[in-house]
Amino acid sequence: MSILPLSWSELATLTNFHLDLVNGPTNAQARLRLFGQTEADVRVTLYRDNHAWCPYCQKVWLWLEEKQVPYRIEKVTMFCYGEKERWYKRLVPSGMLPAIALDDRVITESDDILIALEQRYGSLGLGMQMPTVLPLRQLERLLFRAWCMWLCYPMRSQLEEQRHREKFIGVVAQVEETLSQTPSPYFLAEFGTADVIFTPYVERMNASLYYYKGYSLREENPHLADWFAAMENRSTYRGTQSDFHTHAHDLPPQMGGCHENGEAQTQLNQNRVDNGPWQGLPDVTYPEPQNACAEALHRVIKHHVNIIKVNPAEDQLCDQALRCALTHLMTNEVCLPPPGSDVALRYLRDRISVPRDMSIYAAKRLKASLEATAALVGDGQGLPIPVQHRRDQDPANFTKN
Ligand SMILES: N[C@@H](CCC(=O)N[C@@H](CS)C(=O)NCC(=O)O)C(=O)O
Repeated sequence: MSILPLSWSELATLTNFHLDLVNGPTNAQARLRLFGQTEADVRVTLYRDNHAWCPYCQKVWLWLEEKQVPYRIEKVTMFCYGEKERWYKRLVPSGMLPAIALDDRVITESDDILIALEQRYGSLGLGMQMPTVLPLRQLERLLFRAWCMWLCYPMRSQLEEQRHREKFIGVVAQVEETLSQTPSPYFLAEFGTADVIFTPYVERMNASLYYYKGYSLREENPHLADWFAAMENRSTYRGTQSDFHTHAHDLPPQMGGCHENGEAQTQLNQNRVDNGPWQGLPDVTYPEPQNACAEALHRVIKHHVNIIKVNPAEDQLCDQALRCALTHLMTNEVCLPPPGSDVALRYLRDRISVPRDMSIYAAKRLKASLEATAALVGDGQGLPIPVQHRRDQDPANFTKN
């Protein structure tokens, strides 16, 4: 039995999701963060990328959230998905992100930014230049390079693939050893700057190696697993945390390519990340919040006009199909979408970006309902996600009505 899709106004009655963007938990939508202080206290503007894809931006973002420094956020387009704003090029001619304005000074380079912020607001645990933190920063770069060498270059042979895999796993062993020596799950006795520095790329390594190499960093390394779990206990990290699908498809244009190894496990993982089921993937382990569906519904209702407009399918078809998926999301009832709407639903399923659009569990729920609804009418896939660029995600298309 199929039920009729609810109208937009009926759907709106099913969610009371509300987030205080300014003073509430860390979130990707805020333009101002006050932590209970006033706008007059704001001395910092963070320029970060519009989609929350830039790892160096995440580093500074997380630091500001942990220190509860009041700040403003200006979002900037990355070259890989659109045109850089002219006002930003006047401020930072290279167009590189992140940058901050601290009082009247513009600072670029994420490490220099953190050092300047430490000078102004004090360090987060042990600071950037402490003798115990410096080797950890070097270890993070070593891990980063081993990851790039394995992921971002085409391999000429199985042997070469194996060599790079072993090299990476060797550096991971050093990370495991380092983590094993602290009394906490963190890189030092207490949470601090070192953890913030590791976060963006370790999150991206976990996602990309699962998807392109069939290797599950988080599941195969107990100390990293504990570290991830400890990070996920922090609401600051939860607010910046992405999912496997977002990273698997935002990294190729940023890194100049991600090369899969064609192994059976890799293919299984790719299928799971792209087509579900998304619950249970090792991209998150904290328990699902009760309001995940309400959050997803709230976010889609807020942006449904643009979501429908950018979808290649015809507007009316897309509108009805989307309401069917949302009806399923909130009622768990079968709601048959119009014929031919499978492609439209999967186009959207493939373009939910975490945390830009919603948090990780909300996205998993929404993807599952989009997929379940699409599967009722066919197995058509949306336009493939481009790998050289992501202009399908050009923010300019989402701001005009
Ligand atoms: N060393 C720099 C690296 C920053 C960087 O590579 N930023 C990239 C994004 S991850 C960027 O802004 N690229 C220009 C663009 O993509 O628009 C830092 O630590 O801040």
